[in-house]
Amino acid sequence: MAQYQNIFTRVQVHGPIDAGVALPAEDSKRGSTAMINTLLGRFGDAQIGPFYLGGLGTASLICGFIAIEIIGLSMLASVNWNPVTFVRTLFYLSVDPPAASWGLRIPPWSQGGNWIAAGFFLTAAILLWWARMYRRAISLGLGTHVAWGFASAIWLYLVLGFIRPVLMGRWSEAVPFGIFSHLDWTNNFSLTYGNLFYNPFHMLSIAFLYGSALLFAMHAATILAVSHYGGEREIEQITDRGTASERAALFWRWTMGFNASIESIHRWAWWFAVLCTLTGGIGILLTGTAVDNWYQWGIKHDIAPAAYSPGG
Ligand code: 07D
Ligand code: 07D
Repeated sequence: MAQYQNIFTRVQVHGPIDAGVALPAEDSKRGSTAMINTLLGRFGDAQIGPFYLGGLGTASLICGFIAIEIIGLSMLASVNWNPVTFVRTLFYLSVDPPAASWGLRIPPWSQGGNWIAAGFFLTAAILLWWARMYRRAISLGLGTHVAWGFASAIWLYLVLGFIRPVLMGRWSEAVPFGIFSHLDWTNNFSLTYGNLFYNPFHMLSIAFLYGSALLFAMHAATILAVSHYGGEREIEQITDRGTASERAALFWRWTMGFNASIESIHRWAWWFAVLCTLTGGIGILLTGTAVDNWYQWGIKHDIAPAAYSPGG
């Protein structure tokens, strides 16, 4: 009987370029160019393209390009258009939201109007990309799980940069566009609101972040550990369960008494990742709106001891 074996060879075997399944008539035309790249083939599929651009993809890329232009040119202007200083100080440059005194009004370009314009186009790009993912999944006959996972990240992004600032009545609450400036914002946010560590939704978000890494590591390691039984060949494992999945499941039942199923492990992974940004967004939304000081809140609810006062 022929048995599946890993083939340890650096030769990459491939057939002619695969254009993929036919698209519904109402869809845009898919690109026609594709090529084979051996280097990429070592990390994934060697075929690059054809790419599906479509109306939503085009609109998203244009909006993303405009956002990056506004941010990049504003940063360049802030160093007197000196390209060398720009490159040298790039990580320190920032496009900041309007000062608190502007409330939710739109200030002149150089006083935060550029931040509003960049935020508008970045948000449009992200939402259009979301719609593109949703539509591409439907067109291919897929579920829309990827789009809903992405929606959870977009929820946190919108809370940080739009929903919470609007509830607080000023754009100045929002995150600046800049590498280190957004880290400073994150630090200041925690300090201003009495130490984010005592925010239970920050705790939940961290648990799901760490949990996602752990689950990802466990799942990846398990499948790699049974790859010599063909464990990574999901189609065969689903239609004709060999020894790989059973051994993988048994391993966890032996070592911790419980095993996820081949299907449910992916639900675990999806929910952990989605809940990271979902709970995170709730935590940020509550900060400054419902709770002003998380340390004091922690004392009141018997989470933090009142005896010492690190952040409160
Ligand atoms: C690996 C997928 C690829 C994506 C990458 C990011 C940009 C930004 C900058 C135009 C895992 C591409 C980066 C498009 C270009 C300008 C000005 C995803 C992978 C490689 N952060 N954050 C980073 C964003 C927030 C925090 C890095 C975005 C919150 C901390 C990168 C957002 C808070 C640390 C970045 C966002 C926060 C970072 C690496 C949006 C609380 C780091 C990201 C849209 C959640 C780390 C110097 C990465 C770092 C880092 C991007 C929001 C905290 C620049 C786009 C406001 C503590 N963040 N971040 O690999 O090295 O993600 O910073 O909300 O330590 Mg951040
Ligand atoms: C940002 C979702 C939006 C991103 C989108 C992507 C593009 C780029 C480009 C393809 C990341 C758009 C993409 C535009 C396209 C290319 C090239 C997801 C984002 C839509 N914290 N903290 C979290 C920890 C502290 C603070 C979450 C740990 C301190 C604030 C996470 C520690 C202070 C906020 C987390 C720690 C502080 C957070 C983020 C430890 C700072 C948030 C989850 C060990 C001194 C955010 C409720 C995430 C949140 C957040 C982890 C410490 C501040 C679990 C491990 C006490 C202000 N922190 N943190 O997935 O949700 O982010 O909080 O000390 O806003 Mg924290």
